Amino acid sequence: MSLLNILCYPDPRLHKVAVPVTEFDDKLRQLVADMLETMYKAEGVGLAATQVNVHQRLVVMDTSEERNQAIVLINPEITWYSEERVKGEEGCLSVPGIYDGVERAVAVRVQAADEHGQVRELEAKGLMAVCVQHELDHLMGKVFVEYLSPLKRNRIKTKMLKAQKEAA
Ligand code: K2U
Ligand code: ZN
Repeated sequence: MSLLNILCYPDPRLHKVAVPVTEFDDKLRQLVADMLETMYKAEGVGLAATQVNVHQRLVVMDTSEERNQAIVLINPEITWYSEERVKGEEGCLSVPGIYDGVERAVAVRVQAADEHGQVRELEAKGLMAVCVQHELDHLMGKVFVEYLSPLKRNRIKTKMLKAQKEAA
């Protein structure tokens, strides 16, 4: 298995729109394994393929306390959003060190295939619901800082670029 490089905001590749997965083969299953390894190593609870510069509709998640309940969502589509919404603090592996409030549906239903092509629907609440919405935004090329004010977003962009320049 391999650790993958996670793109950092404001990399323009984070704004590419992912295309549907069509081949449920060993190459896809290796990518799933590498994304899970990368997510666990980065201590994230989710990771979208967009973030590792693979622009296919694929997300991995694990919101369990024990970090042993991986979920793979391929070609995910949210089929229902609860009317109830809540504003919660979000972070992102592509925007390290930045946390801010984003309003999301409290619960969602999502239909997706697993790495073998088996389609199912799951209902997510709480952190899992937030994570699903956050990750599916990534597949549409949207980063959570886009929900913030232009002033906050520009300050974050400046901070990220400064940190990347210093790390170079
Ligand atoms: O997409 C990512 O960068 C992974 C996020 C997913 C996430 C964002 C907001 C809320 C829930 C999940 C990372 O897991 S951000 C780090 C983190 C870890 C635990 C809880 C919240 C955020
Ligand atoms: Zn993210």
